[in-house]
Amino acid sequence: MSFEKLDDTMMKTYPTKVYRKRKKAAMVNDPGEVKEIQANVRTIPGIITQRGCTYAGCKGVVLGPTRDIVNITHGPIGCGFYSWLTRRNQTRPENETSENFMTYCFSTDMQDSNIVFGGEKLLKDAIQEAYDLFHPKAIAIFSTCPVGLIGDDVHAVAREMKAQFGDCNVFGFSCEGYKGVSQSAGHHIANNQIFKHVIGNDDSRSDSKFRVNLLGEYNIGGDAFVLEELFEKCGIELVATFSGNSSIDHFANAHTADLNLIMCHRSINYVAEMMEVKFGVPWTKVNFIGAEQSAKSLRKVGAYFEDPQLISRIEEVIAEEMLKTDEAAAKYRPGTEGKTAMLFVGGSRAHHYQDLFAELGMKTLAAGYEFAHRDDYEGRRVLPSIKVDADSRNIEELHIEKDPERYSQALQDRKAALMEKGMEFSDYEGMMAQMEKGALVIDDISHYEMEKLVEVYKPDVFCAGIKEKYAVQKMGIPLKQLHSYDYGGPYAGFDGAVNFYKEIERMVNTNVWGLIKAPWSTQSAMSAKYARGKHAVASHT
Ligand code: CFM
Repeated sequence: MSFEKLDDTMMKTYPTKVYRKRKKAAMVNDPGEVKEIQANVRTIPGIITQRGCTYAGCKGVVLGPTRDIVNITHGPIGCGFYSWLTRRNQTRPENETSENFMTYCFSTDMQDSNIVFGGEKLLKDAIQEAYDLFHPKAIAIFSTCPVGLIGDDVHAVAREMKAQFGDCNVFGFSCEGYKGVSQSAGHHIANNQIFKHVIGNDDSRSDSKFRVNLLGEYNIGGDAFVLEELFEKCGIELVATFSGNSSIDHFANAHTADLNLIMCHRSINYVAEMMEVKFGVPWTKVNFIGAEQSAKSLRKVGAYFEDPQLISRIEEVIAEEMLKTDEAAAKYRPGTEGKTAMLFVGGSRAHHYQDLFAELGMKTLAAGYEFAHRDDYEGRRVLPSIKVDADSRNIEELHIEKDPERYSQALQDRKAALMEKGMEFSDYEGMMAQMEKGALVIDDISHYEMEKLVEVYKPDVFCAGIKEKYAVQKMGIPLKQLHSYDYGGPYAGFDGAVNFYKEIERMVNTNVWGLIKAPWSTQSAMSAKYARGKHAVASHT
């Protein structure tokens, strides 16, 4: 079945109104003529989405990997539990006595009475208790849905406690789960508060020559460890990583770096933009997923500093690392060549991991994000044409101005000179321009659509998350989790690429998948018809 036809028949199963809406979120790709896709809009109630909530994006994603902030979830215990290291973000404290609160799960454990009479007192007590126990440098408060519904003012509580302590930065996040249409809103809220309360608090700088930040790298399965080693080998200092293997001290002087490198554009572009306006630090897009892309990204850093010694060191490192990845590709590629993959995940990886599959000679048949915005699909050039709807207006846009003392005109001049020579800054081309003509792109895919794709195309591997994993595997197709990496990783950089090649080769050649029969393929299932007007079609059974 052609993709055009599938796209249409799959979508036509929906009731008319749903069909009209979902149709705008699915298309056959043409990199030469990137079309407009619907993204970052509400999921239709009743559809099983892959998405998570705003609190997850703020607490779990952006702030989760920072080890020395006591992150308190203000809300019922369940929210805290589900953001408690389930993402496999790792950390490595400087030494045995360094603070690491990531293994704890701090929650105010709200009860019915707090919902009825208010939870501010409970929150104050929790902050006080955390302070007395740990004397941390910072305490952050994350609002869950009920906090917004009952109107607790977490920011007022934070201000009060901060003033009372005097030696502990306390700040809050209005990241109630319902605040946006997905976790993407939580990223934005996290970026705003980190920028307001932390970045710029420490002006000290080391005297190393090449100082950069890595933004949008979260150290899943140890990715950041691989990249830190790689940067060190090249002689490049990582001032801060947002926020894989990070400490609040790194954030506080991130503004002293000379360049921001963005991995995951979706989750952190706001910090990069604000840092550029206030401090003059330019940003450029990188990707350390895949050997080729890792090499390209390192070369970008070399080109930025225009230092012959750095450039030759980077080339040496690339040559050395490529030996490993070339050897691994030669070993595993015969088992993967010509096989197919589908990737439906997050707001970044569904794009980046296509490079790794290409290195294995595998074809990406279909891909899509859970919660990305149009710019992540179509490129930042469409930003001016994105309509700001009521849901996005819900999220505060900070008004940032140039810092009169700390703004670096020198960095901006360097950026302008390099742009003349063709180097790209402040840009992301998006997923669609890089995908093959004829591949399918679907935003916020539903479980039903996913099952249909698997049923018709039987890809050799499907990449998504835990919610999809067992449904897909029961259909006889291996599923690789691209959020947590299952139990594997690291997959970033050159060492990561070798791990990924090996893992995928194993998965796509395991005979067990051919032996699996889904329970529903042999037993009859209930069927029903949608109750609606003239376009009624029988639902699938
Ligand atoms: Fe960025 Fe991420 Fe991702 Fe993301 Fe996430 Fe993630 Fe992801 Mo899961 S920050 S958008 S909100 S790269 S947790 S580390 S894997 S959905 S594609």
